[in-house]
Amino acid sequence: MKIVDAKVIVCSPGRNFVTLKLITEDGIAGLGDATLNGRELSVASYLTDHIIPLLIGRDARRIEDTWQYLYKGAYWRRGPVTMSAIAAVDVALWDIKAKSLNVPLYQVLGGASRDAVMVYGHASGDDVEQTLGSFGHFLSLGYKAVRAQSGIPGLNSTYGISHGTMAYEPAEKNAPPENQWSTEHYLRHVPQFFARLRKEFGPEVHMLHDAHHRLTPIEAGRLGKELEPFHPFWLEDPTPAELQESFRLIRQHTTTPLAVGEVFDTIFDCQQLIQEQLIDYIRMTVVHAGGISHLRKIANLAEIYQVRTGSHGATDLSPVCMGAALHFDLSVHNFGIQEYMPHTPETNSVFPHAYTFRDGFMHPGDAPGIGVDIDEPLAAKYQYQTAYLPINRKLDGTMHSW
Ligand code: KDG
Ligand code: MG
Repeated sequence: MKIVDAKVIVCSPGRNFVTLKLITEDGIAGLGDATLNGRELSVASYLTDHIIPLLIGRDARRIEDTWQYLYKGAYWRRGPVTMSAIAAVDVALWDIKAKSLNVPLYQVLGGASRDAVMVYGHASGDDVEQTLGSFGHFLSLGYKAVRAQSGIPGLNSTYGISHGTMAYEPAEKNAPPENQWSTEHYLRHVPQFFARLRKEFGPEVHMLHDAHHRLTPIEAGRLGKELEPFHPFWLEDPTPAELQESFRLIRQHTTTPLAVGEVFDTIFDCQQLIQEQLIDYIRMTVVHAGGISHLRKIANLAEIYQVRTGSHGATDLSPVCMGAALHFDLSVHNFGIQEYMPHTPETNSVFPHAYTFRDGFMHPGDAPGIGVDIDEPLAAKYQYQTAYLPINRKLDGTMHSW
């Protein structure tokens, strides 16, 4: 089953997406997401200029061998651009494999380990009152788990807050916007905010929070400890995780569960975090972590250490990634939770899909393959637009992690 054609489709139905399409000699088409938010064209070029010429004529059935060929064969290993490109090829090949067998992808991955996949939504607001309203809205939609981010008194902008009635969108057109940061303001605010949430919505709903890499380990330890009475489901990205051992310090101070990994791209980014049981959830996702093949290895390592998955699922990952993630989530034993930010109607019309949401849970559907398609003529109407993630500065102007 030779690969005879391949193309990279860059489109922007509200935001930018990069999609790889591989076609076999029998006419089976497979899709893979290759979107790297704010750096989309670098992955498109990596695929078009360096990978596609190597794929034509290869046997589409040899998924693991192709993964190793692209990873080891480049000599230059790891990194988000390389790993997103490899992920796109890997997912497209899994899509082809499952379509050639006429089954949904999760059947090829060992079958379903559960009936459906619990997902969490994103509540946010400029202040606590608005966030409470947004949180209640998610509960009325059936969500059993909701992430809560609120504006911070004294700061004119921060991470994760939607503009007006739009969902929070992790990218801005043209130049990067600037957010403001103050750890003191943040740490004063978040425990009170969570106390209000728990009081208002009772003990059952799962509450999540994303610190978005902004604290030092000892500050994160303090936050985790102060949140304990409100038993959050997790505290995400409490500190930048390049230095994996820094999580030891957080662990010494709190039993609040920790979730990390949306910016990681290989197993080596989380090996110590998992093996020392410094985290509870690994948040790597299909598109940035080398595809289904590599993410399964990470999940298998995590399973031994009782670390569960909690894949990233923001809107900057395309519906192709969302579909693939749901097959992974349904099949892997140590699934924890899946992030879900619904895409806009424009995006959904470019990427028709079989996956569904019902009552706080999702299912990838039973269409052959990953169950996500791309409407190419429609995609062509939405041209790429320059877009950047925001940057973040402390009140005195010092650059800080966003
Ligand atoms: O592209 C970056 C976003 O995907 C990220 O900021 C979103 O932190 C995020 C999350 O948890 O969804
Ligand atoms: Mg996050």
